[in-house]
Amino acid sequence: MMRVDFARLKRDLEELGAIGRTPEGGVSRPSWSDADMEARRWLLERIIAAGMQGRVDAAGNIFGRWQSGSPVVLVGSHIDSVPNGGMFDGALGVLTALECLRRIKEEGVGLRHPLELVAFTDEEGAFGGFFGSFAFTGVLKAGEIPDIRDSTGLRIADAMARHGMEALQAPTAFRNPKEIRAYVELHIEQGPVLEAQRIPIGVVETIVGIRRYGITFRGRADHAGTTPMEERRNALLGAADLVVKGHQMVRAEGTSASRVTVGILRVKPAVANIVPAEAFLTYELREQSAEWLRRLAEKSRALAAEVASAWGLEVSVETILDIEPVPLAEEVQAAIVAAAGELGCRSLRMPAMAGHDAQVVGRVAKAGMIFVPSRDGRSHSPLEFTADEDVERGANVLLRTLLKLAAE
Ligand code: HGY
Ligand code: MN
Ligand code: MN
Repeated sequence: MMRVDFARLKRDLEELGAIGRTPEGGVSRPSWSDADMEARRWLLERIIAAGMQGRVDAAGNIFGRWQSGSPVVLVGSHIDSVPNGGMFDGALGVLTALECLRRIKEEGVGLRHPLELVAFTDEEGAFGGFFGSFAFTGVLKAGEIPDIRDSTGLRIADAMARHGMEALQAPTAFRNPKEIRAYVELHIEQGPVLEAQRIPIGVVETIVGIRRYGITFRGRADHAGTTPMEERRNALLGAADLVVKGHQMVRAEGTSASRVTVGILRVKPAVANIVPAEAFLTYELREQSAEWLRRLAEKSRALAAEVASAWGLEVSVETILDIEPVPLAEEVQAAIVAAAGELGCRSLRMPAMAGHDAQVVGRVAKAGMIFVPSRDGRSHSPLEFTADEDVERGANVLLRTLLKLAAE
């Protein structure tokens, strides 16, 4: 039975993991940053060194293949990371895909469908999220692009222009879904389930829906000493109230799969002796059920309006990301379960509470995901870790899954 060359895969993981390394031992490769560009160059070199053609589309998605024809079995993930994240999130999916394609090419296995590697742009959302897979599947509209910015206000158009790319062309990255036989993504679980149940392979059934808002409370800058408490319009009080009340509402009225996270909170003018005139926060909801996600979003908007009026503030709510939960293809799930079984691995069907490019591709084509365990369930942290034997096992399950899907 064909196997991956684990030593080669491990070298790739270590080399890519060294790009954008942080002092804490994590990885910072936000999309279109210098570290991301170095990682992109490195990946293209590895694709060409494997005797494949490398290609970058108008959204910056990187592809690798050696066979012509379609529909293809597409396999990959992303190589951008969160700031000071881990070296496995996304990278593991791209590098196991590269290793599987190398092995199939080396063995000269004749397959009905060509294989194609992909690394999607900005899965992590430095510029909102899923820029590459949204462009690839026709979701990204040219009219939206001028307003896409990162949390510092940098426009994606300017970030891409620095590297000679014209962001407004990104929608031409669209690929007709008829050209995709199936999409498979191997990814770390980023949670505690597989480790706790001592099961080495996860087979993802559905991927979580995400609604991410940018909420701004506006009050009035005033002197911190001379302004009586009852006359203040302190924007931070509205924001702080929403942080707590949003958490309490989701805990009290959501389901066990409901999540709310405020990851960014900024005040202006951010001066010790000035009452905050403005407070901005990101407010993100996640749910496995589209109906619950809608319901929690509606309750959250009402809550924002309520706290604004209670504190004498204005409030505006801007949608940064809105993606519904997506069920993954039973056919691909079954291929993964069978591949794991043939390798003597137990597998567990489970939901994904992290977002993935597979949920974007899965709306237009048959998509599936393989999870491997995360130590202590940690991710988006320098402590993110997956053991060698889990990496090797997952890569071999991916290899067998690809052979199955490309043969039928
Ligand atoms: O946010 C997420 O769930 C993913 O890591 N981008
Ligand atoms: Mn990821
Ligand atoms: Mn991630």
